Amino acid sequence: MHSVCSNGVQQKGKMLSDAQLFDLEFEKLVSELTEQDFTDPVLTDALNRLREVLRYNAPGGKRNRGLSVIGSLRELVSPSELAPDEVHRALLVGWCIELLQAFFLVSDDIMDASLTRRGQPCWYKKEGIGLDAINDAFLLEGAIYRLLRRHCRGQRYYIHLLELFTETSFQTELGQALDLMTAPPHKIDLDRFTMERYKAIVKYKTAFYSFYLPVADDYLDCYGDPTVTGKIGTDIQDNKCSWLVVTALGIMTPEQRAELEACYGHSDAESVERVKALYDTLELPIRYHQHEEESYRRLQKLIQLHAKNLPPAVFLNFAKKIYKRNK
Ligand code: GPP
Ligand code: MG
Ligand code: MG
Ligand code: MG
Repeated sequence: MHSVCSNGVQQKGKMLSDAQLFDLEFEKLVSELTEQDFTDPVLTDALNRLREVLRYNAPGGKRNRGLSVIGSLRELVSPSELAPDEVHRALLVGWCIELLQAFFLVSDDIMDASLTRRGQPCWYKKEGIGLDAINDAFLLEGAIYRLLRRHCRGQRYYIHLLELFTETSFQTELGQALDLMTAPPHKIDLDRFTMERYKAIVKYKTAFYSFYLPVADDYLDCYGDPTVTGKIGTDIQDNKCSWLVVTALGIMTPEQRAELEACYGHSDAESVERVKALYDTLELPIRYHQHEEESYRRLQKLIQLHAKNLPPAVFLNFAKKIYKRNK
């Protein structure tokens, strides 16, 4: 039997942290989706594929989003009032967010022609996978709604939960559309890269489903260490409207702009290096860190001001995890 403690659950006499419980929950949901849902033997190959897709793409990230569900529940409900099945549902909904993320990332890596993710080859880059990864992404999305249906159908908030997932997906898809349209390959037009367009892209493509300091992602695309972030950046090659290029455009001379015009959106190593050299001349790393500090302070003020009915820790815990992050 489980008994709930202040920051963990006792299982067979052992105290497990939320992170450990979260890992155990993943194993359970994989067996549930691949062994219990459909028992028709003609589906064996497909279910084996689903298991492989889940295991390759869902774990291995920072899990900030997934763990924030149980983290917030513990801020909202005192330990003595928290039932084990509520803890279980929080872990499960946390995994549904991670599955949504996996669905987005498998698809996004195809669209961005990326090579690595979370320290391993992108799923579509694996031998024999290729564009079949599109269907694998659909499987990841479908898994969310099967799990929610099975575990949360009887809850009064079920319909709200479903709407939260479908609305957020749609907002993220609109953001992805803006991101892609603003970065047409081989059509370099720096006039497209405005701060206004940039803000719309990050708000929709990541903020809604992550609560995120979105620019950190752009900074890490260029300056992150791939052995730490687990992915090799492609924003310069992909002609992306990123925080770095938008900020650079706002402060550069006409000569520097001409140089950027000549090398942005090209995939050869020399052009990419020329863009990076320009970024360095413009001291973008320093500007980014100033921007990060300012954003974090602004965020803390907004949380104090608006989180009147909820413990500020629900928001602050997440903000702390991504402030000054390097992955
Ligand atoms: C990531 O942006 C974007 C998403 C995760 C949303 C994808 C949405 C879809 C509807 C597929 P990014 O490309 O800057 O992220 P990364 O740098 O991690 O590739
Ligand atoms: Mg990408
Ligand atoms: Mg992208
Ligand atoms: Mg990025």
